[in-house]
Amino acid sequence: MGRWASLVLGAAAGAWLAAPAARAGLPAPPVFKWQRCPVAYCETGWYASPAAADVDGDGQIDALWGGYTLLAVNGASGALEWSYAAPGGGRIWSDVAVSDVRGDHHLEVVAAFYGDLLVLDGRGAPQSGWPKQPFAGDEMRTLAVADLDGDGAREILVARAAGVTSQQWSVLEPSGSTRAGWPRRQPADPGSSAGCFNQNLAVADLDGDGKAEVIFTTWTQKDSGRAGELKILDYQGNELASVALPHAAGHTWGALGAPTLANIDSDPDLEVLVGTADAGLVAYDLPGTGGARVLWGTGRGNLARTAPEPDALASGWVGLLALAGLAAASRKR
Ligand SMILES: [Ca+2]
Ligand SMILES: [Ca+2]
Ligand SMILES: [Ca+2]
Ligand SMILES: [Ca+2]
Repeated sequence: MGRWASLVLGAAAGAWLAAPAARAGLPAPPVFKWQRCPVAYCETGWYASPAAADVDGDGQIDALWGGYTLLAVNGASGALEWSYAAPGGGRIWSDVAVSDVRGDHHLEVVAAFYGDLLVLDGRGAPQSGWPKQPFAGDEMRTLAVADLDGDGAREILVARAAGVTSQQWSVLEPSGSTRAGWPRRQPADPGSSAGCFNQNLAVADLDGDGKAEVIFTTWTQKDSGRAGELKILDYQGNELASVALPHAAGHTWGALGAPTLANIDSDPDLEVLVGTADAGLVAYDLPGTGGARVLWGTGRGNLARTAPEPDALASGWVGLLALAGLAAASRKR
């Protein structure tokens, strides 16, 4: 290798060596871009994470969030596109969902305002049939959107936080009517449960028949003497399976959070993970689910809560290793 070629290669190798170190350091601090509150005042915000999607189809991403008033904000400028406060004035606990609820290739925004459930179009107008109060005023802290029956329109799944022993989970049609078979559990259903406090369900077509199943766990209140359960219901609310969760001696609490669907071993079937109130983390095999289609696999979005693949960092190291190999090969010449 000539001297100049070695210098060029050395400089390139130096750049590659420097690159991973720069990537490994802290990024520049966040630079303030914009802030937007409802017109009247900045309300108290709760647990909802903002959504980002072009809901009005103008080519500009909109940011959606609210404490009590749902805001749609132009992502580039921070200008308020529209806002909506539910008639009941309720707070927004669950993450806002953005989905083509009606199956008409336009995005809708779904939000639960305490006891009021709303479907709004991309310009903030409530759709016909909404709002609805699925639980006679109790707060909804679970919201998911999935096409349960495979007809292209998305159903809306909700659950309420309340000290009640039945009718905590429900499914509403895009029209606003409650789907036949829901809410569950009904008082005569087997098992026991109390309220749902944080995004308490998952949705998947476990057997690949085009109809989605709803998977949730029950919590039975401290020292209730009742076993919490892992339940699988079909899209019509019929119970397909129910197993008692393990529990510590003298306790029968169940689980407070959402189950998580994932393939965590070497077989093709899904497993379901449950974090229990008093018996740790529990995993169940779901036999015959190798062709499952997961629609809502855990409490909030995806399994890793949107951690990106480290492809940029990996490609940097791959490049460094390739260059090191090239340099080694050149030295042998
Ligand atoms: Ca837009
Ligand atoms: Ca549907
Ligand atoms: Ca199915
Ligand atoms: Ca597996």
